[in-house]
Formats: sequence, C-alpha cells, structure tokens
Amino acid sequence: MTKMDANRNIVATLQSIADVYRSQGQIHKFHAYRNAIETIRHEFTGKGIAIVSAEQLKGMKAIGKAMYEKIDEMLRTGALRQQAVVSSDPTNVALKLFTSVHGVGPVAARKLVDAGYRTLDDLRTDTMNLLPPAARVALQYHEESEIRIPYDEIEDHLEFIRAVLRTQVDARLIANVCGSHRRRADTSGDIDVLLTHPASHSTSDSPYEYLAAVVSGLKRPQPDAAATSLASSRSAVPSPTAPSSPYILASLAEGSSKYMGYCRLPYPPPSSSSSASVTEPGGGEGLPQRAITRRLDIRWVTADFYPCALLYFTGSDTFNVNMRLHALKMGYTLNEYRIAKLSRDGSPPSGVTPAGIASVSPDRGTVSRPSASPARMASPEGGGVGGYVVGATAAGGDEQSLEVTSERDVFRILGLPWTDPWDR
Ligand code: 8DG
Ligand code: CA
Ligand code: CA
Repeated sequence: MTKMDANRNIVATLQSIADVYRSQGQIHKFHAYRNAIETIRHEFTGKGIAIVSAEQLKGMKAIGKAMYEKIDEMLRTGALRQQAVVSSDPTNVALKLFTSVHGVGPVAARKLVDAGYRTLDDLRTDTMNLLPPAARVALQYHEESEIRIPYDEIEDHLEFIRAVLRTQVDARLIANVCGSHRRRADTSGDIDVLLTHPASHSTSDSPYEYLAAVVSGLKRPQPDAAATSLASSRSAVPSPTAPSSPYILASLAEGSSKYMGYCRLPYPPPSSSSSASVTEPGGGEGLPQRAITRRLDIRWVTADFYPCALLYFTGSDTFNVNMRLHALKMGYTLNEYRIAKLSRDGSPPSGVTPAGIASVSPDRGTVSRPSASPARMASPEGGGVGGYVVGATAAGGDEQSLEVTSERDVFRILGLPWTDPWDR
C-alpha cells in the first residue's frame, strides 16, 4: 500500500458513483461528486498529501456532511457500502453501459432499459428499433474507441492532421490538440482538435468555410502525401506501401463549427514509434496500437475566438465551470468564444479596461483584424494560436467584448494567476 492509495481509492469510488448519477441524468448529484473529487485532486493528491483522516477535509469546498461521512467510511472500512449497492444494480449497470455509447443520453438509455435491453448486443440487434441514429454508427466502433489513447499516439495524429492540412487544404491552417492531451494526461479518451486560420475573423462573410474542407481532406483516402510527409518529418524511415484507407472512417455529427467522428492513422506506420500492441482489456486486444479506431472531435473557430476556445476546449470541465463562476462574480461573462464585460445598460465600463486589454466595439469599426503574418510567441503554452499571436475581438450584444490575444489575457482580466494547462 503506497502513501497515495487512499486518495486513489476515494477518487475511484466517488467517480464510479458519479458515473451512475450521470447515466441516470441526475446532474446535480453528479456534480456534487465531481466537485468533491476535484477538491481531493487539488488539495491533496496534487500537493502530494495523503488522506489519512476525514478530518483533513472538514469544511473544504464540496465536502458537506454527507460527503464527509462517505469519505470517513472509506477510510475506516476501505470501501463504501453505497458504492457496492449502486454499482451492482443491474439497471444501473445497463444505464451506465448504454450512456457510454455516443448518442445515447440518460433518457434514451432509460427507454432502452425499460424495453428490456441489457447488453451492447441487444442494442446492435435493436429488435424494437429504439436506437438513436448516431448510436448506430457509434456501436460499430464502441469497444475500440473505449480504449484510452496514449499521449504519443495523439502527437502522431496531430502531426498527421497537420500534414494533411499543409499539403491538401491550406498551409496556414493551425491545428492543436486540446482536452486532456493538452493537460498532459498520459492517456486520453478522444482527440480534441482545435482549428483556426490566422486570416479568419468572426465578422467576415464566411467564417466557417474551412471546417468542411478540412473534414473532406481527412476523409479522402490518403495515398502518400500526408504519410510520407509525416515520415520524413520525424524519421528517416520511408513510408511503406501507400495506405489507402481514409483517416476519417465514419462521422457522428458534422456541423459548420463542430465535427465528431472516428479516425485511424495510416497503418502500417511510417515510423515504428507507436506500433506497440494493445494490452488494455476491452476489445481490440492484440491490435497494433496504431490500427485502433479513435474518437475525433474537431472544433473550428475564427482566429479572434481562438484564445477563449483554447481555454474552453482544454478544460478540465470542472476548471471551466469554476472559471466561469469566478468570471460572473467579477462582472464578466466567459464562454467558449469570448470574454465580455457584463453591463445592464450596454454602456462601456467606466475607467480603464483591465490589464491594458482594449475594450472594443465592433459596430464602431474598431475591430482589430488578425495579422496576416503572425509573430511567433516566446511560449506556445502561453495560449496564442499554436505559438502565434492573432488579434482577437468578439461581437457582443449588450456586453462589452474584450480583445484577447492569448489565454493569459483571460486570466489577467479575471485577476487570476496563470495556470498551466497541466494544472487545470
Ligand atoms: P478525455 O477525453 O480524456 O476523457 O477528457 P477531456 O479531454 O477533458 O474531455 P472531453 O469530453 O473530450 O472534453 C474536452 C474539453 O471540452 C473538456 O476538457 C472541457 C470542455 N468541455 C466543457 N464542458 C463540456 C461538455 O459538457 N462536453 C464536452 N464534450 N466538453 C466539455 O467544459
Ligand atoms: Ca478529450
Ligand atoms: Ca472530446
């Protein structure tokens, strides 16, 4: 038993109960558990402090009387009776399984369970024709896409996508992976690609023109271009016989700014760095790592929205919730596109704008267009567009939108200390 085992056990137990509540659509309860987990991660595990007594958590954020007692029980007995009861209930097991399929929410899952379905094969057979259409696609790849994606493989995906963009779509497009990968997680559930173009702007006539082109580029069978370019950029190993299957294999949702689907790297790989076999249980066992189908999310934003989108899409979701709450307290509204000063009458905030960040009014024509030849930033982690700074401005109704050029600007405006992605 290592020092941090108790922390890990508490987090895993609370998470498994949180998952059940989420699958039941009990979002408030879900958040109560998630917030308690966040407190443990931040105040204990993240600081290298082992929890030995529930007393240590008394009075902390998200640790009410009920949560305190659960943690106390876990520490005294090594387990939580509630968890054993909740997670062994067959209905709960099925709800959790079904909501793990993309496109099946708590309401649909309940219907499927009520109809007597219990297994993924029941869903595949779907004798009563109850399955939402997106779930039908998702079921094809479900077991494979549940396998966590190693950090290095995601780097390969990014490199591959960048090569396709560079050679087949538009060399100036900027792609970065956000989500847990940007938070430097060892493994991620999916690949969250954020895409922008330095010459795009939310006030332009067709701000969404790029995503469709990118997706169709990634759907095209990839003969040599991207694979070869990837190979030559990372090693001297030449690309083997041209892999002809497309990178994107199937789609779940295709919008003008959001794409969701399934992808797979060309196999065999141009270099051997990611060709380790899968040891993780749960389908796809024995498959070479690269041959596993992965879940891909792509978000397109215009360059002016990039800093806030980067912040949002990096998460964690709890970090986002807390930052937004803090923003509201400070009189700002923060979303995945912009940060704006809240004002009831629509008048500009008095005095100087925070931290030297210009407050701009798009209808007065003071929108700063992104620079055509962006300057390199010293630190790409600082949150500019892939290491580039782009001008940024957002339109904002009766709110005062603030110009931000990096994630750091948002922290500064809100009076928060900079937090690296891996600490979020
Ligand atoms: P994972 O894939 O490794 O499981 O973790 P993740 O990368 O943090 O989760 P994600 O579901 O892929 O979401 C990516 C980011 O999007 C997340 O870190 C923060 C942001 N986000 C929110 N709220 C929500 C939400 O309700 N749904 C999704 N899909 N993303 C959200 O802040
Ligand atoms: Ca993710
Ligand atoms: Ca995602």
